[in-house]
Amino acid sequence: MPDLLNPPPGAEPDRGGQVTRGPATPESLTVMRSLLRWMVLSRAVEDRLRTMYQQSRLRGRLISGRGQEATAVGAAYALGALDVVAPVHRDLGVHLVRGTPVLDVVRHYLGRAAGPSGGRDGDIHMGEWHRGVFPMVSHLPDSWPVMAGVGLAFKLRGESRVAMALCGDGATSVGTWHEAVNFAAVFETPTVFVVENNQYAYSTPTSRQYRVEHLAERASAYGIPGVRVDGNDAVAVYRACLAAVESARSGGGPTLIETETFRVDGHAIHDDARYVPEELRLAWQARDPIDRLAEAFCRHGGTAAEVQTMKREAAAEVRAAVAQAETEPLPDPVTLTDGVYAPALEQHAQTQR
Ligand SMILES: Cc1ncc(C[n+]2csc(CCOP(=O)(O)OP(=O)(O)O)c2C)c(N)n1
Ligand SMILES: [Mg+2]
Repeated sequence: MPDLLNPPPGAEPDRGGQVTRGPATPESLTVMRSLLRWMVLSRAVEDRLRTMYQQSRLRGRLISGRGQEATAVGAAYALGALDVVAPVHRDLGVHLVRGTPVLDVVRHYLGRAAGPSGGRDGDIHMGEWHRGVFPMVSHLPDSWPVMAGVGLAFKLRGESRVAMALCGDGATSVGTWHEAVNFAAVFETPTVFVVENNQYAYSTPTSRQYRVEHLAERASAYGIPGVRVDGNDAVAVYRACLAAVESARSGGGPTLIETETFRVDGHAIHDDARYVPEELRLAWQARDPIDRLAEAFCRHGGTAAEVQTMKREAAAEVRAAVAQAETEPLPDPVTLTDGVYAPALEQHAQTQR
């Protein structure tokens, strides 16, 4: 049985854990540049996938994290190389920061055999354990108790590692969410919980989900710190997550972070979100996290020309990935049931056929 918590040497994320430690402050130009680059890349991938969906070139659908890139990127960037993270459906930025190549993301959406799921999914339900990315569980937020358990395993083994779980506002209404937070709190596991509050769960606004003013307030019910942060400010998200990660790593137990953001697209590409008031959407669109970070980057010594270069390079990387993936084969139908059963069950199933 492979030890899933300990990836083999050499399998560590190649680009994850690039957090600049030591003298660099969260506001340093180096940090801003990295955050901006990942956010620009995430958007370039999704923009291209959106166009391809409209051209019927995707095999699945697209659930976009547009306008929320600061949360996924800022949170993942706060982790170290051997930490573990469980992203959900708007967190493409987590996969990119952890080192999943754009080519693999595109392969996944195109159902290619060489993609991370072997062509089993054409959506964002992917993960790569060797990069410390727990494959997304569709049932929300079922990855939360798993990350409480992973945190507990790290603690019992005396390892200085952290588990992070993300979910949306809607997922906080599920009983599992409360059990996970309570369990992690009681056992003081090194787990960081991040709620991306984008104000809607499908067509349900947060006013129909909870009566507290802010979800971060719920932390006090479990006796852990709760932090609210501007989810469209990547540096603020990174800073909040880094503090929570460092606290967890040094024995401080879990933290609940609420990032306040907005879902500027519909739930998924098929949803025109006509139930969202137009003025609300426009107000949030004006707070676009990439534009805001680009402005801050330029104020701190970066240049608009560098931002343009980042965008051009990201678009070129995505174009090349699409060109490559589209030449590649789909999975062989003979492999259809591969991975459905654990080997022993598979054997059992064969004797029953
Ligand atoms: C237990 C469970 N119920 C229903 C769904 C179907 N579902 C998928 S995404 C979603 C909306 C979730 O809203 P939220 O948690 O706010 O995340 P967002 O989509 O806004 O990012 C729902 C209801 C699910 N995946 N799991
Ligand atoms: Mg939501």
